[in-house]
Amino acid sequence: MKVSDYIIRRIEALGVKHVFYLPGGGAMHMNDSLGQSETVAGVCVLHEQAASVAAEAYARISGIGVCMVTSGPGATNAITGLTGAWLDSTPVLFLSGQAKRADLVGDQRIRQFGIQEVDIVTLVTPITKYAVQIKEPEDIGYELDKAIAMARHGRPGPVWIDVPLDIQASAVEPGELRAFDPGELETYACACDDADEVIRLMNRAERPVLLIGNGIRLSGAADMVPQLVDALKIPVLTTWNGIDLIEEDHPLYFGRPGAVGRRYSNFIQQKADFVLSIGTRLNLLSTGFDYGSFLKNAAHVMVDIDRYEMEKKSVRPQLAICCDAKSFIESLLCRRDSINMSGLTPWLEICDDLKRRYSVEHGQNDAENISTYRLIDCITGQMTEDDIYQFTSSGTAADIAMQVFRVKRGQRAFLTKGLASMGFDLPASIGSCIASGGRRTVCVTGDGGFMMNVQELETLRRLSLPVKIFVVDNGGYSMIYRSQKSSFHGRLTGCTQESGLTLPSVNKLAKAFDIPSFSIGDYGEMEQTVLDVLNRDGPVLCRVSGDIAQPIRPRQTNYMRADGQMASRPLEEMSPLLGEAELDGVMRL
Ligand SMILES: Cc1ncc(C[n+]2csc(CCOP(=O)(O)OP(=O)(O)O)c2C)c(N)n1
Ligand SMILES: [Mg+2]
Repeated sequence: MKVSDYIIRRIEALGVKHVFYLPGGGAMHMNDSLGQSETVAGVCVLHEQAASVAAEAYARISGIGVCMVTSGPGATNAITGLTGAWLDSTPVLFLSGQAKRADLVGDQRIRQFGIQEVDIVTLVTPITKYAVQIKEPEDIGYELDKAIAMARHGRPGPVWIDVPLDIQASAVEPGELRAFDPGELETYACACDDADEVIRLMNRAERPVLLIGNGIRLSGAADMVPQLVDALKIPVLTTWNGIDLIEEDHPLYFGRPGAVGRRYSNFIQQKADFVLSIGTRLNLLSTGFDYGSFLKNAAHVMVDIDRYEMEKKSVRPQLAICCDAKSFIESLLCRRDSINMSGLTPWLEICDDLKRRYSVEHGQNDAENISTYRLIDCITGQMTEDDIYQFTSSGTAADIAMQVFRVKRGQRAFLTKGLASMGFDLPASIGSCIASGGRRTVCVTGDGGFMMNVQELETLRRLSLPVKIFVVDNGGYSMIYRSQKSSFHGRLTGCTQESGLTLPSVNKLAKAFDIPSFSIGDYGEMEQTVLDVLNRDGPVLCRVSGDIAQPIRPRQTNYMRADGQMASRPLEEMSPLLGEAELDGVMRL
């Protein structure tokens, strides 16, 4: 069997139904084999960055994604999605073509020898769990199995296999290939006494909180969250990446804390005397930039599969448990009879009260442009639990959606917050929609981010996917506008038309790509137009008049210390700042 056919057979055996790719000479045999597959469909996108991002989103829904690119620029273009997958621990298999072995640069000390030869393995090694160039055709079985196992094992992440052209075309005997032994991989289990100790600490607490992250889904335990919450009966918070682990209207759910979180969620987190975090690395968005004050009143038990995450300088867990989230949750649930969470009514009442008093404000109704808060509030109200909400990863709409989007039970909604790359929106929506078997997928993005992979409107149209994209047209980069305004005495550079940036008409673009488009210019038409967009079959674009000065409130802000250096405030002190007496009152509650 030809090596390239073997590779596609292995992908078929994984149960993967789609490979995101863009063909090229360096990958010609793999491309041809993909085209011949009866069970795996190639999704031919128009830019490899989009292929990589779509595969990343596909993996977030289906468990693993595959991206196939050609040598040189095809491979380098895919690095953005690869990096997103690396930072957010998403298992994606990247396959690249490469110059034939006889043309590789080897030790000639020159920059390039083969056509479009780039040493992609060296480039991607620091941002993959495993990256390898196939040296002999007979290695393909071992390397492919090893890469796939590593992508999903332990802390998941992307892997990269680079296949020289002559190897793609070589013949191998599948039955005779060296096999990979999964026993080579590290095992992670929860020591039983760890769970006992957690229960002992938790039983003593008066203000316990459970903080859950995407590591729970990655470990295959997302469907255990209701049981876990039911067993603990304590307030639950989610990270940005764990946003869809629990529904918004669960009585024990108290939102997303963090630097761009909700004010009441931060109050609850910072007032807690015990925090059990599971499956979250707690990056700076979670801890806030003033991380010395993170969980300042709490005993922190951190459960994570990566011990280095628990040893980093921004966290100081009292108990660090290095294990798989699922095995930890299982051990905890086995001991549910010894969990005693009675006597928490006063704490739950405080949490309810804070939620009532400090919920997110949605902005004025009489403004000239549509508040992104009101837009996303309206959209979330009209979506169902079967719809996917595809967060954009960067820009005002990402932050505001994180504050106001209401996840329904079982609904999928996610972004890649680690990389926070503009241009995630459209290709991620394509990947998510396809992975879900064609569920309605809704994305609210900015006019800047939208332009970064706008070519994929063609893929959307070709596949006729039910993807509804709302583009907030504020004529520039609102996110950059706000920070430049406040940091540089109002001077602007490259974020508005006057400062050197221009962006094209969203509706004209839709027309050029033959995609129906709508516009929302005032509140009077917002509700109905959102409904029309959601209910129309196939891909739809909707331009929404936005405000370049759209505030994001509340958020953690910096201040200038007496010595002139910038410093960050603790998470409970979000801007706009509350009066000292009010803040003191809340923290003393
Ligand atoms: C690939 C990439 N380049 C640059 C940035 C820096 N950046 C963050 S937000 C932003 C502007 C986003 O503009 P838009 O998508 O229009 O959203 P808005 O904030 O205007 O609503 C920029 C340039 C980024 N996050 N990603
Ligand atoms: Mg914009």
